[in-house]
Amino acid sequence: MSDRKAPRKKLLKALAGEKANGIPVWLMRQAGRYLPEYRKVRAEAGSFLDLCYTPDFAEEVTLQPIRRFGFDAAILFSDILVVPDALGQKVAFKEGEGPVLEPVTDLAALAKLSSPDVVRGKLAPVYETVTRLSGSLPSETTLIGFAGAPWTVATYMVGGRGSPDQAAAKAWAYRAPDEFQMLIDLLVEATVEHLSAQVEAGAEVLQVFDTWAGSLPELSFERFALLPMKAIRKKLKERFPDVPVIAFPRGAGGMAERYFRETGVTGLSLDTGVSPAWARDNLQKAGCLQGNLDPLLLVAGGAEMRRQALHILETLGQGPFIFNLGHGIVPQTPPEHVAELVRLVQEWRS
Ligand code: 1CP
Repeated sequence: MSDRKAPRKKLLKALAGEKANGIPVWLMRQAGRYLPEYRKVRAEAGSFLDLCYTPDFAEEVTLQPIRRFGFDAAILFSDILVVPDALGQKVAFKEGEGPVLEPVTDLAALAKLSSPDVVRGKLAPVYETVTRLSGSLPSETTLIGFAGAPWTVATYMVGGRGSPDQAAAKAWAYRAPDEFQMLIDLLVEATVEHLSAQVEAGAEVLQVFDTWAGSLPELSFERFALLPMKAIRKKLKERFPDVPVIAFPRGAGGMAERYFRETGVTGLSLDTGVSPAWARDNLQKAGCLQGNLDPLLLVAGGAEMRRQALHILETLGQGPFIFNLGHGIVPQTPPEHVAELVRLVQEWRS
């Protein structure tokens, strides 16, 4: 292989299973309300979706945490709910309430959604943002594109909003699994198109967020979380054999090992509940791991944050590893704590 083809960026090296010089670090939701410069652009943009769909704004807020902290990766600023929006389900983000959608709870509503091929046209401004970012990021920074996993996106589409127990989506999935499967299949296709368009625009790594995977019992997890991810991974591999895919099956617990092996994803993002030593012994041989500091330790900062970050580094830092949180940064996080955490990871030597 020529030198030119060898991955040189730290994050790509870790995903290729190579020993990098130091551990790469980025944080889920690294752009967002904890940053004053984000709140300023957010206010200027008006609605949250306008922020996502205006390349000038979306590029700027993606770059903000890179300028401030020098993360090894930038994640496109967007949201998992742009896919249902593109499919024709009206999505609004209400202040203090989160996303609100007109619920899709039966076949009649499902039939009104568009086919997956509309995604590329409808989300053109998102891909324009990716193109711009691939030109404006520092040369050592990896650009991550993303999407929500079918199950997690379906929980919002069916429930019409976020919910602690995903009861609405479960009601449909358990009452009429073959009907619910049609929604999942539509989302598999739409997600593949959305992720493919991001790669074509310059994304170097893809992450798929299955935030609510952990609420599914084994047989439903297999059908609605594991198999859809496996199908997405397979289709992406056919189109882009060299593009790594990281999956975040939050709360997968005892299903994590099978999920990692059977989906064939390159990297597995661990939630806070996973023991680093268990992950090292049972998961790291299947590929690169990412995670898993509690976002609330980042709020607290200080000695306890440092102690637990070092515990993760010392346990997982010998294998292919990317330092991250176990879930997204929360709005009350002091930016100084983020700076301190990044410094700690960058200065750590295995
Ligand atoms: O007003 C605001 O600023 C809205 C807050 C916000 C932000 C900053 C939302 C609404 N989305 C985002 C950006 C976002 N969302 C990113 C950007 C890139 C980055 O990480 O910096 C990403 C990757 C997401 C993904 C996302 N959106 C997930 C999966 C990951 C996770 O955190 O679990 C989910 C579940 C969503 C839905 C969503 N969007 C926004 C909110 C408040 C929510 C959660 C709603 C709920 O369940 O109550």
